[in-house]
Amino acid sequence: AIPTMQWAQVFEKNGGPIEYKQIPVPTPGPDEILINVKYTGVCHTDLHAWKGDWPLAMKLPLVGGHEGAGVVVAVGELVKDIKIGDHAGIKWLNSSCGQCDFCMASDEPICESAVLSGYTRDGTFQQYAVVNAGHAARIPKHLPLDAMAPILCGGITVYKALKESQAKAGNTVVITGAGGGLGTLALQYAKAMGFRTIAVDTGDEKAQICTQKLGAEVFVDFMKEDVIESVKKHTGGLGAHAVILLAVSEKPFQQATEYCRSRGTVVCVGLPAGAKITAGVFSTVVRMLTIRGSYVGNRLDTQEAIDFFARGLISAPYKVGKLSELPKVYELMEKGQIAGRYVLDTSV
Ligand code: 8ID
Ligand code: ZN
Repeated sequence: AIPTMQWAQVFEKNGGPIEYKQIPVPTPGPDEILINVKYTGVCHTDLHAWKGDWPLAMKLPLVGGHEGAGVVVAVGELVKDIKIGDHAGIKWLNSSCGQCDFCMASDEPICESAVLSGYTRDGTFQQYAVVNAGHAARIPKHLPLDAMAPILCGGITVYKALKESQAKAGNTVVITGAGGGLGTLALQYAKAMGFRTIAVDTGDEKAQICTQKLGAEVFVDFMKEDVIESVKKHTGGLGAHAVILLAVSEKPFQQATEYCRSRGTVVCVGLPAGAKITAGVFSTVVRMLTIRGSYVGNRLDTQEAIDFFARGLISAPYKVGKLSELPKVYELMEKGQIAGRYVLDTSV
């Protein structure tokens, strides 16, 4: 039976207290499903949302979270292909209009009417959450829901960004912010896609994980080395074919074109508050550089990202914590002290 009340993490104002309390269980509309979220990842986006870092209006009070993996417990009357008991996931994109030019072209993340989990609609830092059935991720039943959770934003996002980078098998891709949640997944997807990687982040723990466990060929510590010089040195002086910027810091967005190879692509993914990208116009032109943004992924990217995981190609580090301890995770994240992802068990 579905309870009427449930535990959730709720905040009323940006930067204000985050309260662990009982709230009503939501009811799905005709084209929606209700998921009993077993595990939710904690993405840096959730921290940005709580702090109010971005020029994008949000729902308040808010239940954050957008990497929820769980079991379907109720389906709306129009939903035909998802049944109670199926495993499903909630991602950043909760629904989109389906009718605009972007939706029609399968670019639903840029739909102007998109509803965002844990931002414009209550998300996965609660035990029961609602998602539009068309946008729910289908999760094969044999996959572990805790390891699955980070794939639902982190995995999809880095997989899409790597596709957008236009890199080809054998090319070298720099992953900036490689030791974080998205970065550790990016190293694994890049490897599975046939790319060579240079990881940029800081600290011995992240260096060890990136090179010993995740397949990075080189680790560049941005606190100890000149990143531009080091990347050039490791790429025969030419720079990397592509750069994926995941760091929550402005500086890498100002340096990346300098260690990107001519004809290469810089993909912006991280969203540090108020940051600007800078690149010399002259060198961008005469070196034929591409600079682009990449924003989550569409429904097909979602299922492809899940397939890579299902085939055993993706193993990124994560720690399991308790939903009740979310504020502690934010503290560690703010200090850059999480190697990989935190995944929260919503039952405790
Ligand atoms: O669709 C999108 N574009 C999308 C989707 C999901 C997340 C964008 N994001 C954004 C988040 O909002 C956030 O701004 O990507 C960014 C990274 O999210 P995350 O991986 O969840 O954050 P994290 O786990 O805190 O990892 C950040 C890493 O960056 C490193 C830190 O050490 C940490 O490991 N880092 C920093 I801060 N400054 C750095 C620098 N100068 C750096 N690494 C290299 N160079
Ligand atoms: Zn996210």
